[in-house]
Amino acid sequence: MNILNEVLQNNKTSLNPIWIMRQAGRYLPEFREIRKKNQNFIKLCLNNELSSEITLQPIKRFDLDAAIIFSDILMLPYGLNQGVEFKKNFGPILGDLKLNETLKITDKEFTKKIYPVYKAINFVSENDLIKNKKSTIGFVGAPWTLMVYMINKQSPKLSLKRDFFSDKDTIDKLFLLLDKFLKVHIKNQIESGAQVIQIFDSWAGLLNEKDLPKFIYNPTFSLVEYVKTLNIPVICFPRGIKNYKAYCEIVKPDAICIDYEVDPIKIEKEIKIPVQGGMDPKVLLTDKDNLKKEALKYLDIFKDHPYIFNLGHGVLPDTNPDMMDYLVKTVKDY
Ligand code: 1CP
Repeated sequence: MNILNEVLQNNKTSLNPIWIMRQAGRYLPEFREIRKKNQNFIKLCLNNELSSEITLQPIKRFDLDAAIIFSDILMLPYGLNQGVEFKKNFGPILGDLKLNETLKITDKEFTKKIYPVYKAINFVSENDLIKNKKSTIGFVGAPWTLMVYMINKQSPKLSLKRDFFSDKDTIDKLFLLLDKFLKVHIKNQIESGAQVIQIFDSWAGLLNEKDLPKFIYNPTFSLVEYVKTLNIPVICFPRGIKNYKAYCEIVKPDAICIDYEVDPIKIEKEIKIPVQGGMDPKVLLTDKDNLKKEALKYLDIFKDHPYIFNLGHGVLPDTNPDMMDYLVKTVKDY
C-alpha cells in the first residue's frame, strides 16, 4: 500500500507522506505554458490528455506521495448545466441557477458531460509513475461551498449576496440535488481509480456556529458515510472553521485537513484521527532557513501522531518551484 493510504487506513505514525493542495497548476512554468495556449479553463479540465499531463507535472519534479487530479470543484455545477466561466484576475462567474431544469438531469447525462475528468483519473492512476507507488486523490467541493458558488454566482471573497439565505425552498432543494450528484461524482472518481477522496469546504468559515449543523455537519456527514461504504478513505478540509474537534466528532472523516489559522499543538492534543496540513503557504515565499524551521515545527508537533504533510491552503501562484523542492526534501529527510 502507498504511504498516504497507510496513514489514512492504518494510522501509521512513522511515515510522513506529503502532497500539496493546488500542487498541479499555477506556480509551475510548465503549467503556465499549457495554460497560455488554453484560455478556456473548463475546456482545459475536459481535455483529458492535457489534464493528465498537468496532474503529473509536479510528480515528475518532486517526490510527492500523491497525485491530485487537475480539475475543479466547479465541474459539478458545470455538469449540472449551470454556466461556469473563469475570468482572468476575477475568478469564477456562474450563470443563473435554473433549478427546475437541473432537477431533470439524469446521472447518465451528468457523467457524460464531465466524462474526461474520469478518464484522466483512470489514466493517471494507471501511469507508471503512480501505479502501486503513489495515491491518486479525487476530490469534490462540500455541499455548502458549492452552494455558495451556485447561489452567489461568484466568489464570496468580497461578500455573500445580502439575500443569499432568503429563498429557503431553493436552499433545501439544492442540498438534495447536491447530495445526489456529489455521490455520483465521488463514485465515478473511485471507479476510475481514485484511492482517496478529499472534500474541500473552502468557505466553511463564513457561517455562524448555529448554522453549522444544517449547512455543514449534516450534508457533509452524508457524503463521508457514503465514501466509507465504498471502502475509500476521506479527508475533510473545513477551512476557517473554529471548532475542528466538534467537526471531527460529528462529521467523522478518516482524516482532517487543518488551515493555517489554527494552533497545531491544540489540534494534536484534541484530535485522535490522522491530521493533514497546517503550514501557512506564505512560508514558501520566504527563505529556505525559515521554510525548514516552519516545516520541522509541524513535523515535530505531529511526530507521534498520524500526519500527512500539506499546507494550510493551496500553494500560492508566486511560489518558486525550488522552494517546493526544498520543502519536499525536508519532509522526506525527517
Ligand atoms: O490558471 C487559472 O487561471 C486557473 C486557476 C485554477 C486552478 C489551477 C482554478 C480556478 N482551479 C484550479 C485547479 C484546482 N481547483 C484544483 C486542482 C488540483 C490541485 O490541487 O492542484 C483543485 C483541487 C481545485 C479546488 C478548488 N477550486 C477549490 C477548493 C480549494 C481552495 O483552494 O479553496 C475552490 C474554492 C475552487 C474554485 C476556484 N477555481 C479556480 C478559482 C480561481 C476558484 C475560485 C477561488 C475563489 O473563490 O477565490
